[in-house]
Amino acid sequence: MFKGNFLILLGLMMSVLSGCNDAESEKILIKPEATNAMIYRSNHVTVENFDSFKPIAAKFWAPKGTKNIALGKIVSASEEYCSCGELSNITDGKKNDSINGYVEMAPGLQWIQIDLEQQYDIYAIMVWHNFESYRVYKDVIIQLSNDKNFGDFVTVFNNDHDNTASQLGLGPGDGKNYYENKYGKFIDTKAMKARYVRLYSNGNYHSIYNHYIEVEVYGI
Ligand SMILES: [Ca+2]
Ligand SMILES: [Ca+2]
Repeated sequence: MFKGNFLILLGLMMSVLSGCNDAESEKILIKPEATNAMIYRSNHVTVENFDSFKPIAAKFWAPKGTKNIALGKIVSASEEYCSCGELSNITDGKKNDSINGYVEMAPGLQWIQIDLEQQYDIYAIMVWHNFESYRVYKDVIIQLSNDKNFGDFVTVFNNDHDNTASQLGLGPGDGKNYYENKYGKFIDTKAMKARYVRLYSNGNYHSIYNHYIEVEVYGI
C-alpha cells in the first residue's frame, strides 16, 4: 500500500518537473545587438544620481518567437517636425550611424511614441539616444500603455530623480542617470501587455537637445 502511494507521488512529481522543463525549453536567450559605431568620450562632467555600474551587453530570457516588434513601426512625437532627421530613423533597425541616422528634437521635455499596432507581451526595451560624445540624457522616462493618449500607463523607467519633469505628475523617479554606450539602455518590462511605448527626455548634459538613434521593443 505504502509502495503504491509512493509510486503515484513519484509519478506526480515527475510530471510536474517535466512540465516545468517543457515550459523552460520554450524560452530563448535574447541578446540585442550592440552598435558598432565609435563612441567618443567628451570631457567628464559631474552627473548627479549617476549609475556607476560598468555597462554590459543586455541579455534576457523570453518565449520562443520574441523579437523586435518595433522594427519599421510608426513613430509619433511631441513635435511634428524634428529639427534633424526623420522619426522613422528611430525604428529603422540602423544604429551604427550617429552622424546621419539620428533624430534631433527641440529642447525641453519631449516625447516620442511607437505604435506597435496591436497589444504584445513586452519583455524588454532597448534605447540608444545620441551616443556621440558619450552623453547622459535627463528625465529619461519610459511608459507602456494600451491607450494612444496615455490616459492609463505603466512607467517602466524614470531617472528624473529631482522631479524636473514635474508637469507629468509622476514625482521623482528611482532610476539612475547613465552614459550612453554601445550596448544601449536595457529596460526589463516583465511581459507587460501594451500596444504603445512612450519615451521622454529633457535634453542632456552635453546640449539642450533631445535625440534618438534607435529604440527596440522585444515582445511576442
Ligand atoms: Ca535608427
Ligand atoms: Ca530630472
